[in-house]
Amino acid sequence: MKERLEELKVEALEKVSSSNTLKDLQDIRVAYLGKKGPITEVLRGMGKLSQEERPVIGELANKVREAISDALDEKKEKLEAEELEKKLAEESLDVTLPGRPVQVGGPHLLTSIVEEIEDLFIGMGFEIKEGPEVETDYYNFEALNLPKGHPARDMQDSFYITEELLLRTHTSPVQARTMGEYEGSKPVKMICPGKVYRRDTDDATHSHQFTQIEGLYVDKNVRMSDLKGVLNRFAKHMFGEDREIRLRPSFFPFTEPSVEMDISCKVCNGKGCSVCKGTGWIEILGGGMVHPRVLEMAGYDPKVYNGFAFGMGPERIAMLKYGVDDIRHFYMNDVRFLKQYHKV
Ligand code: 2U9
Repeated sequence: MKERLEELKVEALEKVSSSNTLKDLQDIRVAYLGKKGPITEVLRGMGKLSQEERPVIGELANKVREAISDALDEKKEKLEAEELEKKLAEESLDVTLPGRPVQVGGPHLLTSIVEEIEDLFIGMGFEIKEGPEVETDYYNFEALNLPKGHPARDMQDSFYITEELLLRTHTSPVQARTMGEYEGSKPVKMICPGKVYRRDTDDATHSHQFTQIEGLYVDKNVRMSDLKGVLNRFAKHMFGEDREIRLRPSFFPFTEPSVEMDISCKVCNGKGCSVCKGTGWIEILGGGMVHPRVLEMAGYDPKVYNGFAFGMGPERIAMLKYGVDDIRHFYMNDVRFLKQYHKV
């Protein structure tokens, strides 16, 4: 019996050592240590042994069982570790591989220009104000000294929704509303960027919808020279410190006196070329001192308060700054155009 047990031990350990899968190990365990296995069989036959032999064989059988079980456990651990290693190797990621390029968008040129202008005016103490694009006849025209019958109110030029409602033709109503909101009792220093609508036929320089930025500064003792100083800073910031400005007399119903501002042509430096049509100057915006009637209608006493206002078209500013030759580029959304102005 002793020999039989030793034989079984050698045989089982050999099988364990040559096995390569967890399934083989399980089969060996069942075959040698299971209820129907040879060791159990040996133990069952112990009844026939003498009193002296029994504990010796019993102890040996347990040792053989333990040795086989330990060998199985050890091999199992080894195979499991190998399996895990193999799995990890198969699933490993090369984190040093370069990523696939992602198409990154950027702000629209018009957005960049508007934000640049906003930042400049915020730096000079102006607040940003917005208002409705569907506006009342009163705020769009009446409050801006454009009474009924005024040629600028021609039905042909504006998108009317009802007799009293229209798509705003300029952002000036936002300023009229802000003055009303402040009830004639405190200074107004604001700019209002936004979309405006006019019944125009679209071409390279006209669009039925475009952007405006208007500014308004109402306070005590505001002078034309304040307007000139602010606009000079704007022109130099947007077009370069070497630009000169000039103000020419003009007319707007909401300002008196009114001016238009030119900057010296960057292409010829004021000498005259095809870009500035030989004049050396390029018109960029309009402005003036707020008409006393406009102040009065908004609740500001023109004897106490006065102010300046100005208006510009960011599309035109961007076209001049970047040499864009057609206003429709801003709305066609051709990425080949838009991409040129994405900062990297
Ligand atoms: C209030 C009082 C005065 C706004 C002004 C202009 C002159 C002007 C045009 C430039 C090109 C519009 O984009 S454009 O077509 N604007 O020249 N705008 S003064 O004056 C105001 C506005 C509101 C209450």
